[in-house]
Amino acid sequence: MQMTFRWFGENDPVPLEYIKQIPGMKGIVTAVYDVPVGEVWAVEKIKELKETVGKSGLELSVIESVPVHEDIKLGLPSRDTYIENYKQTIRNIAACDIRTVCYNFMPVFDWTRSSLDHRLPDGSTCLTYDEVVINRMNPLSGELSLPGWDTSYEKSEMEALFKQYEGVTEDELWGNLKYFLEAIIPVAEEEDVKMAIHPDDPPWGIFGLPRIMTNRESLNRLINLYDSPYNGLCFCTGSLGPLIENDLASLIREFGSQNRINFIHARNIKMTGERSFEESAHLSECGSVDMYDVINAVSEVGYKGPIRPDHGRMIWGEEGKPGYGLYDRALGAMYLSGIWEAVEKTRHSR
Ligand SMILES: [Mn+2]
Repeated sequence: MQMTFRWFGENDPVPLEYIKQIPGMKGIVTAVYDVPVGEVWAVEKIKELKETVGKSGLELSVIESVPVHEDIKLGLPSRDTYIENYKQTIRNIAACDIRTVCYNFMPVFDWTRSSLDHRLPDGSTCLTYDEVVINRMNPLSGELSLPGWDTSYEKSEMEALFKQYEGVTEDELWGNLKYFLEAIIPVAEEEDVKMAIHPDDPPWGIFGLPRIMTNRESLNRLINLYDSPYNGLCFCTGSLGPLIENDLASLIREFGSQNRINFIHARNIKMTGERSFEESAHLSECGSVDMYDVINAVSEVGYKGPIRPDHGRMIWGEEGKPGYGLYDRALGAMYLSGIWEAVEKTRHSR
């Protein structure tokens, strides 16, 4: 596996130079952030980003994400134009020799949390998901704003969007995903760009909106929508982890052995209720995910692709983007590299 780190571009308070100083760090996961959703990313913009990253001595390994326009998820007639744009963006990314693209198919909201600065007993803060708090939230109030959410929607636009999703069943969402994949995967194959769908976070429906990428059955359904290694998964332990039925190591063995894991997010979560959790430090003993089991399975299937520490806590007084501080994610990267070295050496000395 190749160790990578998410970076949010020039506005990220964490400079590339610091990321490069993390031992074993090889690649950057980032995106073009100033193109409206649905429009083509110009080759020049991607090239410029790649050069900026390259100057730090790191490689631009993964684009996360190229967002999917809501009209595609809704299956509206206008989707064809947005799909053509998406294909062109894939071609332009390939022209810059970047080979992995992450995306998700969550309606309206990306990852969702009830608190961004929950204080833990040791004084650090973390992101949490508390079902009771979430159930009290009204996404149509116009007052909710969380990172990961598209804040460009006006209150009226949000209401209209919710109305559009009212009749959309999970099966229809699956149909719209299939339509999208049938159009883009042939281009991804042609251009040698591995697509990696991020599971829904959390892995259940929120605010009455359908969510479909949640468990073994859905991951399996996804890979069967289009049979190609270019139609793969971003295996996010923190997103799949909250569902008790998701045995992470066995899922990695199942889908990794079929060559369908194209990217990995390693995040630990500590369950605090049936559908509530805190995002914890990466160390196994800090949360509900057995990170040794996860990395051992990753090694067992011979995974060669990119992995990144996912969200971290805020520690040592750091301030910045919730979930994306430098320190705790750097600790996570070192811990993951440590497990990796141990399991690989053990496996190859047998
Ligand atoms: Mn993730």
